[in-house]
Amino acid sequence: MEPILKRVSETPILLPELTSSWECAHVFNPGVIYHRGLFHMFYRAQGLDQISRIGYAISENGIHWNRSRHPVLVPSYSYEAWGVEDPRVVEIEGTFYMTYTAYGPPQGQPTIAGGAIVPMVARSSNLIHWERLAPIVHGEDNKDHVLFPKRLKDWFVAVHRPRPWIALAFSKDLRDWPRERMVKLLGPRDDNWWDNVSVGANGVPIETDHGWLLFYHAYDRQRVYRFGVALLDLDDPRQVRSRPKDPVFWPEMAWEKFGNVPNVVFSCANIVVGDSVYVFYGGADHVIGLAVAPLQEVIDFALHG
Ligand code: BMA
Repeated sequence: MEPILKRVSETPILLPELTSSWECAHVFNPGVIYHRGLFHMFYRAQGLDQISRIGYAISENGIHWNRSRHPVLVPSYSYEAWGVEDPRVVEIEGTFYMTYTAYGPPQGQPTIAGGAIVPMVARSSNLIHWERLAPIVHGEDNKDHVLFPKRLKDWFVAVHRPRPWIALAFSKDLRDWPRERMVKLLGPRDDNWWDNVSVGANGVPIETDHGWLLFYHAYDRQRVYRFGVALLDLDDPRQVRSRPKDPVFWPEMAWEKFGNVPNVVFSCANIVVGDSVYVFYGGADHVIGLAVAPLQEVIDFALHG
């Protein structure tokens, strides 16, 4: 089987910066937005203290990047003292939003990662200064959250992940996300070879004629991470219209199989530029890669497998 997404090169497109104290160890799991002819990347970085910060880089082609010497988001509150992680970025009605995972000392019930996890939403008018709004939920192992690029019937819609499911949440103001409106969307498939343990969303869902195209990640009992796709109803994304059996991408290169965490491809960005989808991803929680496919091919696969 061949993956639908094709790597743009044999090598990663971004590596740790060995001269930097905050990003010398790992760079991974970037959120990317294409705005006025430039790619803007927000990437998770770890350095000497192993705490995640969000770095910023820009590019004309998505392959060669100019990075800022300083991170754009750093831990600023106790609930994120251990790191700000896995940013996903979207523009809605002229404002930019970043959803990221705040990681900090345990508060009540510890999560699978040991500390407390808070799925945060922040906003910006210039992509550099980020104002924290509120978390989608409190007190549970919930991350992999990302906003739809537009309001649906006046509601902001978020995909999130109350382990091991992907779910939807709705908000009028991006601060209050009523529990009673949350619905499960798709879960692990016990009998399927690659997405049988846990699933979570990748980047911002893509609006297509056939529905919302959702890229997601999953892992199996060997903890190999792969990507899949699903189509959600355009008017009512709580309805899953199709979900092929097989994945669209998986670890194959040495730098995806070996690094900080083995056998991981993990994506927070699937953006459409021209006729293609650009999927930026972390390889083995250590470097950043890029894989691309014609959007139409991904839609055909999502519809027919
Ligand atoms: C998950 C994520 C990522 C990471 C992955 C693999 O929990 O939140 O940050 O890439 O684990 O280690």
